[in-house]
Amino acid sequence: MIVRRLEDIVGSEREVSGPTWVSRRLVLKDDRMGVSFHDTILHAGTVTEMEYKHHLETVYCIEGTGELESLVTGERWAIAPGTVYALNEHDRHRLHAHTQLRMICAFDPPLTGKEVHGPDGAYPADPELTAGAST
Ligand code: 9YT
Repeated sequence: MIVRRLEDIVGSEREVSGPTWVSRRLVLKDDRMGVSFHDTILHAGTVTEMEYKHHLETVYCIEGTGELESLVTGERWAIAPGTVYALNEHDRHRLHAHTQLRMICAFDPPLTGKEVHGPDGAYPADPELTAGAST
């Protein structure tokens, strides 16, 4: 069994930041759980554009208010504690943080730990999963 506390992750190499967010990566690929599991803060007043071309992500809001915008359909949804969204079609999207947002995120396949967004808003594919693939 694996048991960790957020306070053990904060300040460790499992805490990774981007320009608009900081992610505390509680469970990663090397834990062999099939997903990675993160407690992510998006800073108040920021907008983050993302497109996880190589991952499926499920996101559950536990703190703050904001708005989710699909860049595929133009739809917008209010985000508040208790709202979950699942990017089941690798949807390109923007997350507007009206206040600080705290989001619990699960990634399939799991992140290895160091990923930050590329210029296309994606995290790179895990090279171990793409080795030998033709594209
Ligand atoms: C909600 C959100 O920002 N998801 C992106 C994942 C997060 N930046 C992370 O854990 O790397």
